Amino acid sequence: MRCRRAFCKRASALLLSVLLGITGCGMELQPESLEDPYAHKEEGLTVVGVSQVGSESVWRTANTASIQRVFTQENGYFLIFDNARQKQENQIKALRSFISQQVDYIVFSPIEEEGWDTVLQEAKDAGIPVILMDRNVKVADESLYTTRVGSDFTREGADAGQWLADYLQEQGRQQETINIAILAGTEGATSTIGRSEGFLSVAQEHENWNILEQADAEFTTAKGREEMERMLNTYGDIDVVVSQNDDMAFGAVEAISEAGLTTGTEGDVIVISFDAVRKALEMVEKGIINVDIECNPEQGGLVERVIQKLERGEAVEKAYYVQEKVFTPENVGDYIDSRSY
Ligand code: GZL
Ligand code: ZN
Repeated sequence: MRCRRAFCKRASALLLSVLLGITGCGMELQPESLEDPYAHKEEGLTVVGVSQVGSESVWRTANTASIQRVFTQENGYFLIFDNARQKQENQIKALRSFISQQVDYIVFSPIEEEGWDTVLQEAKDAGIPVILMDRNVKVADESLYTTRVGSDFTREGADAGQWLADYLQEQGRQQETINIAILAGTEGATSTIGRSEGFLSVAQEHENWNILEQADAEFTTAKGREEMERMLNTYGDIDVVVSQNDDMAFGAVEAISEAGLTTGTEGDVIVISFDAVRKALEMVEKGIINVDIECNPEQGGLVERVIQKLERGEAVEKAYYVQEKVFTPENVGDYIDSRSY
């Protein structure tokens, strides 16, 4: 819990600025704008500042919901939530704001791995533990963050590659040249880097696999459709599309059918996707998407359990991984009804 002295100093400064504000410029201040996280410290709440990447995908929305569901006042928290709308500079601003408010913990999903050393050093100097959620940072000093709660993206990518190798074997297509187009997520994001590395580590074992292109489609449906259209026009024969999230896969399937081709188990183009949101699992069940590698967004609960351990002064691991599956038409039926997002 932060020093009470700081609290008193800050509260009087805030009160003075408010009084000046009201008397000085006659500005009508709404009561809630006096909201000060310190007020909640008195109630013994743990103040958590969360900087979220944005709201680019169904997965991201579910990830945000998992945070908002657990960091509630009933559970003993005061949550300050910021949506960075896909901009790193907005995340850095949010982290600086959390530091100046002297929150108890910072939780954030870094949109890309690079560019965090300075602001994380400021958080460390302020004595505020930083917990990474979902994606990772690449920093010179690993002590700049306490732990990461998220997925093993390289394993997800390798699972996709292994599924394709097994599937092509079953189809008797091990000797055929297999032309593969990749729709990649946000450049520099851990999920993009890991899924690419994992898939390509399997691809290099199959000299008949021909990677046509890895296009940056930013994890969105619109960009996925646009890049898929362009690659269909560029390459005569695309046998496989590896889409690094479902939102881009939705766009790709639209573009492929607009080009007069079909996708999935009986289709012209094999579609491999990631995230496994409900809408995509329904397409797996219908045979429109061949396989969906789950990326579990329900990370809020695990982040909260880590904070509870830190509150008790217990040591924590450097990484915690969420459980994930691979969904195919054979097994998706058992899981689809329990998928809430
Ligand atoms: C994965 C996460 C990715 C999702 C996308 O953990 O970083 O970001 O796969 C989301 O849907 O945009
Ligand atoms: Zn072909």
